[in-house]
Amino acid sequence: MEVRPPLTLSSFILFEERRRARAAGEKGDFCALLASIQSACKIISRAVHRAGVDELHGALEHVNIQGEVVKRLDVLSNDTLIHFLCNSGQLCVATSEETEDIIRPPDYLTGEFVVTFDPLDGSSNIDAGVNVGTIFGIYRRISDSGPDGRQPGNIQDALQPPKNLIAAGYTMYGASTILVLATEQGVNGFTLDTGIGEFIMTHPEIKLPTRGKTYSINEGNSASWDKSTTEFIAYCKSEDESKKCYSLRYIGTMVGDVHRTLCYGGIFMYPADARAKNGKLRLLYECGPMGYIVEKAGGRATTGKMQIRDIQPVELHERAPIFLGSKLDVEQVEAIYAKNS
Ligand code: AHM
Ligand code: MG
Repeated sequence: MEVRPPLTLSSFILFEERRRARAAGEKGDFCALLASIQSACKIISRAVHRAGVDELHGALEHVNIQGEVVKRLDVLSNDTLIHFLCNSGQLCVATSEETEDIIRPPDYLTGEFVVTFDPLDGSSNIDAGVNVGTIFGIYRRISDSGPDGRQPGNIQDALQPPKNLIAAGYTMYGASTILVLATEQGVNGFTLDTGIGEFIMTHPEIKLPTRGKTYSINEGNSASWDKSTTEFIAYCKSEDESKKCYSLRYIGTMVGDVHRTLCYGGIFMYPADARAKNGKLRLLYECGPMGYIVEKAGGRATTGKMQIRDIQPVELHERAPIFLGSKLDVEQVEAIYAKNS
């Protein structure tokens, strides 16, 4: 019997990305940057899976920049990512959902890439042992790196529209740990083999079905929805000769809800409503990277009125409404918004 060695994320990136980047004469070592993210995610994965026995459950006594209760695992995940990114020698600046200002490595370690991340998405699900995840987006720096390439970056490096992303991904900590990486070349998923400590390619070339059978939204907010969201959800629940009603699926962790949408198709939504005029999810850490991943898999991401990719951020922690998933489902939302505008 022929034994084929598995394709690891590290070797996939080395072969695919380093060769392409060198051919294009690009600065910086994307593979080294990604290695640092992988290492951080492996440590977070172990902490999440051992949270109960290691007494990492529960809240700390402070709230974060968003005014939300901070959990022990939030802090551990944030500190771990910052440590690995800053020591990679590839980071220009980073920005995190859990940190007020931009994060800069020491000058002698300054590099070419900008990383925006949500260290542990789905915090409200942590103590119940439900899926949580890390989300990240990668940009090139736009500030001048200086003659030695070590000039510190600034906030403008972080305030780039999602269309400038060069890669994005998430790691979902569930029954298994799965890292999904999107680059200009496409979207691939890797499962952590804890026996060898490597992410192994398990979901090659992910493509979303053009139309789905599920919708994913917090229906508890329905009294505050705008007319267009209400109309689209009514469509999802309707049934005639041409269509069956969609099934509702909602975990309450964006990583889990988007991962299911990526695998099976459908639509995930966190719209604007009367109480939250920009929805809940953050542009730099959640909407931008997830929109990029879904687009690279053949789907679409919109606020209802404009493409997520085109939003120019003005501040680090701003929010954006989002509808993302199968192309035809998202286009239907856009058509309803256009009709009602
Ligand atoms: P978090 O980053 O603080 O965990 O909040 C984001 C999460 C998303 O993962 C999820 O889609 C959403 O909040 C759920 O919000 P709600 O509980 O309002 O439905
Ligand atoms: Mg989050």
